[in-house]
Amino acid sequence: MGAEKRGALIVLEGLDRSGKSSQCHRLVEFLKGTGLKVEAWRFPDRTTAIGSSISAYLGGGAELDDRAVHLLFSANRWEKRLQMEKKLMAGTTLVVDRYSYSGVAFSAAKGLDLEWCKAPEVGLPAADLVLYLDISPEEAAVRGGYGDERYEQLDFQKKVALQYKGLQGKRWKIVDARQSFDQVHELMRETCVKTVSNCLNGCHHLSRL
Ligand code: Z5A
Ligand code: MG
Repeated sequence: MGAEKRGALIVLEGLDRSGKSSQCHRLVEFLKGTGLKVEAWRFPDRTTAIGSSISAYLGGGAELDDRAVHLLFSANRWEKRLQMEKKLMAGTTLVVDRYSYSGVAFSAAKGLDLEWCKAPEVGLPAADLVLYLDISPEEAAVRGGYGDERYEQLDFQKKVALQYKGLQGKRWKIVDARQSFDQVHELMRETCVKTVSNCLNGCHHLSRL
């Protein structure tokens, strides 16, 4: 008896306005079109009680200690862990708009210790593929300007970009996000198809952060 087929955990990361949400949507539609079981997820998941506290903080309506908010972002992933793992092990691929890598990059950019930032993420499922939508903070800012949420400022986004650089590893693919919507999608497709196929056809084991 062979093991059950596992879905892939594909994560999109990048600065504000790098195009993550647009590309997640596009990628999910494409993968669905090939007959795969696939779902779009995002973090923070603002629909939970923890997520609504995060949302109030991001919107400026609540002040929280930097470490406390870091742990809330992490708890928001932990509260979804079981559901995430069940889906993956049942063969559904998840395309996730931001994940632990955002958690670490944004908090470390505030000056919190890097290892401290990584610690609460340890044990969560690791991404099979991280697509990093690469664009400079200046070029991203031109896309309609930043909104009103906390962190949406040029100087801070520069610090986040530096932190992301330090996190890049062998499961990361750097995608030139300055291209058109269609071109960025094209750049991501092949690696995604390969990753999903590897997971479905062999790599049953789910790695952990
Ligand atoms: N955060 C954290 O601190 N810790 C954590 O653990 C997590 C998150 C998970 C909220 O995230 C904040 O939470 C975020 C990190 C922090 N703060 N910041 N910055 P969010 O996911 O809710 O918000 P966001 O992703 O940062 O912002 P966004 O505006 O949703 O950006 P996006 O998804 O990358 O881009 P988009 O919505 O697809 O596109 C943005 C605009 O660019 C839009 O007008 C598009 O039409 C345009 N666009 C997109 N692609 C292109 C191309 N290729 N060409 C031209 N124009 C384009
Ligand atoms: Mg977005």
